[in-house]
Amino acid sequence: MHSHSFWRAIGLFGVGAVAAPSTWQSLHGRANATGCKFDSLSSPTCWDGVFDLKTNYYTDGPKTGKTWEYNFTLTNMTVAPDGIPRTVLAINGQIPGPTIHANWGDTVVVHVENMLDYAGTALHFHGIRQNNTNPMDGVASVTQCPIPGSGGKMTYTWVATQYGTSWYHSHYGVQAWDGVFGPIEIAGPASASYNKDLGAIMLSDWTHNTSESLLEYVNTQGYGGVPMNNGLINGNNTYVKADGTTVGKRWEIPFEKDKLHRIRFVNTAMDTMYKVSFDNHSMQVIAADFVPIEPFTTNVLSIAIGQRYDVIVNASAAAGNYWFRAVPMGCGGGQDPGFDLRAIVRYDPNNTSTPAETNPPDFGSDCHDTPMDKLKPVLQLDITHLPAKFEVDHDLAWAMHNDENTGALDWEIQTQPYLSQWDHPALQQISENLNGSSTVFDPRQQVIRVNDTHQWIFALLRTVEGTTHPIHLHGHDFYIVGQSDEPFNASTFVPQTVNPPRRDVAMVVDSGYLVIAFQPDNPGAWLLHCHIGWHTSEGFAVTFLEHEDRLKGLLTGGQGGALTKNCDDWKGFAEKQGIKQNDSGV
Ligand SMILES: *[C@@H]1O[C@H](CO)[C@@H](O)[C@H](O)[C@H]1NC(C)=O
Ligand SMILES: *[C@@H]1O[C@H](CO)[C@@H](O)[C@H](O)[C@H]1NC(C)=O
Ligand SMILES: *[C@@H]1O[C@H](CO)[C@@H](O)[C@H](O)[C@H]1NC(C)=O
Ligand SMILES: *[C@@H]1O[C@H](CO)[C@@H](O)[C@H](O)[C@H]1NC(C)=O
Ligand SMILES: *[C@@H]1O[C@H](CO)[C@@H](O)[C@H](O)[C@H]1NC(C)=O
Ligand SMILES: *[C@@H]1O[C@H](CO)[C@@H](O)[C@H](O)[C@H]1NC(C)=O
Ligand SMILES: *[C@@H]1O[C@H](CO)[C@@H](O)[C@H](O)[C@H]1NC(C)=O
Ligand SMILES: *[C@@H]1O[C@H](CO)[C@@H](O)[C@H](O)[C@H]1NC(C)=O
Ligand SMILES: *[C@@H]1O[C@H](CO)[C@@H](O)[C@H](O)[C@H]1NC(C)=O
Ligand SMILES: *[C@@H]1O[C@H](CO)[C@@H](O)[C@H](O)[C@H]1NC(C)=O
Ligand SMILES: *[C@@H]1O[C@H](CO)[C@@H](O)[C@H](O)[C@H]1NC(C)=O
Ligand SMILES: *[C@@H]1O[C@H](CO)[C@@H](O)[C@H](O)[C@H]1NC(C)=O
Ligand SMILES: [Cu+2]
Repeated sequence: MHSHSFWRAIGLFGVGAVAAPSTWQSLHGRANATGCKFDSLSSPTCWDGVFDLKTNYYTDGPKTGKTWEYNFTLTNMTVAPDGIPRTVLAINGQIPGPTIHANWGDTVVVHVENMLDYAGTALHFHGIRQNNTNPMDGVASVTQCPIPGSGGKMTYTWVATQYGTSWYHSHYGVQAWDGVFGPIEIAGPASASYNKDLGAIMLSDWTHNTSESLLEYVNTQGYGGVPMNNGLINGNNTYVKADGTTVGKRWEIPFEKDKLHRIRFVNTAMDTMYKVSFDNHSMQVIAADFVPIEPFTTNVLSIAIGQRYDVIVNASAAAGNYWFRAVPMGCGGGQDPGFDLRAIVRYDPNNTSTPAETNPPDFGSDCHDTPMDKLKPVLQLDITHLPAKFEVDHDLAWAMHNDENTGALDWEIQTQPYLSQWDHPALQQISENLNGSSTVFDPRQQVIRVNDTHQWIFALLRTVEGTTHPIHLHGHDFYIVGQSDEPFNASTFVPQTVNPPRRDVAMVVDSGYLVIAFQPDNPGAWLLHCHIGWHTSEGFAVTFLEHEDRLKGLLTGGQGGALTKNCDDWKGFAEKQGIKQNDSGV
């Protein structure tokens, strides 16, 4: 018998909860391929003796049979993350919510209970591929009706087919940014050695009004945004009040001299791109979103909303206290967010002196992603079977638009803003049409059907307006085959087809473009949207509908069971509490 407590093996999470199978042969039904076991310092690229960093985790990987179960309860409460009390919506009383831990190949079960009086909810597990489990994607008006409040319940079940770092967040209105979010950490192999896993560093932005209460202002007067009052690191920061007093506390990061620390960055902001750096320390970057990459070293790292980077920091400086900086970007020409988000790195927890002021590097104000050539996936996958003449399949251009009648702002993509109904989500529409050929959707749901007749789908994302947006796709890691801040030129564009970066969020900067590719191999209704919270709410989204026939099979095969009942319960709750949909539905 082996003992395979991977979270224990990396030294931080003494849960010891991984079942030890009697032999690896019996577990995986195959020979012990590599015979090499994970150790974060001496063999980080190994895993369980069979699968490792080179495994194609889109098609293969461990099936452990182990389940991690979580109970999440949403409540409305008052907390003061930065010393200023306000109404928040929190999971189990925490901001961020509890960490979802699992090992590669485990099953995760999350029981959500919504105790809010005046809102539904839906919990999305960002970046989780949901391979054949689209109804578990947690998007209100797409994969489910909202979970009603006052005690409504829903259970999400999915398999961790990828490993690394991500987050979960509400996909109902702008609720995520009132506190309904938390980290996901899935243990697996890594592309470089480390001693300690310090877990997630979640970088948020924060207002002292609730996001929900600001939405109308943002749509009608804020020109699509509002200045954020502050930022938070794992739910903490200081704030300087108008009278000059400082309230709140800085987050602290413990370092051990000469040890290698793994840190899992997640940008959970409503409307802020960050550039991060440690005074007097560089970072070795080992993963972008859920994709392990060939390590590269940098002093400053850009992290767009929804993106994650796993880094390793060598505590090789003189023992002392240092600033960790998360600098909010104005996105070139944009408003300078101007708030001061920092944490303190301490080599000695007993030395609580404030770090010295240093001259930080010039962070600039642009919102460029880490360049494509730095993001080399360790698992090399190429785009094959290209047509003789490359053409994009979907040209998704957007523009900001003001409604002539109401003055309300929205985002038009493919010439109209996205709109889907909380109480009639796409999957419910499909489940009402199981015997029909193909479901008829409202044009504003922006459903783009993709079938396996095309080996690869190429989507061009661009604007002529010079606005900057982080683009996120559900159900896939997309391949970035082109990205530039120059306008797209179809006659000269050459896609990168050899081991392009893969991830689930990438930036479109200014009047530039992004060309992504993916294989429609996952039946479901998958949202593609801008991850700026206001913009999603204002209609910046489309839905890719993959294999409607196979999706119907999933819905009749059990996963559709709760859909109709939840929708009926939601309608009753919304009517009783007078809740009206006030946004795009996603
Ligand atoms: C599998 O690998 C382990 C080393 O991690 C080794 O002890 C064991 O004998 C191997 N099993 C087989 C069947 O090769
Ligand atoms: C994902 O589902 C497909 C079937 O649609 C299957 O072939 C593939 O192995 C699955 N991937 C993983 C990692 O289980
Ligand atoms: C979740 O709640 C159920 C019902 O109250 C309880 O039986 C179970 O032990 C809880 N599970 C965890 C992991 O807290
Ligand atoms: C972070 O904020 C929470 C309240 O939101 C508080 O309970 C906790 O003590 C704070 N942590 C630090 C390090 O200040
Ligand atoms: C939270 O509580 C506040 C204050 O009672 C209330 O105004 C607000 O509507 C509540 N929010 C939700 C989502 O129930
Ligand atoms: C934010 O809340 C304060 C205090 O309740 C209020 O005066 C202000 O108008 C609100 N701001 C916006 C933009 O709604
Ligand atoms: C940290 O770096 C700054 C320059 O950025 C330098 O002035 C300072 O001496 C360094 N501190 C230590 C403790 O090495
Ligand atoms: C980390 O820093 C220490 C002290 O400077 C050095 O000895 C060690 O080689 C470094 N480790 C790595 C992996 O760079
Ligand atoms: C605490 O750390 C600072 C450097 O950040 C150092 O100057 C100071 O001497 C230390 N204090 C003690 C008591 O070690
Ligand atoms: C910090 O101080 C406490 C109490 O004096 C002591 O027990 C502990 O060992 C100290 N920790 C370190 C890392 O020096
Ligand atoms: C589909 O057809 C079957 C057999 O004709 C029928 O029993 C079932 O009620 C139909 N389902 C729907 C959703 O119309
Ligand atoms: C996909 O298949 C449906 C019918 O199942 C068809 O109506 C549609 O045109 C196809 N779309 C593409 C892009 O091939
Ligand atoms: Cu946007």
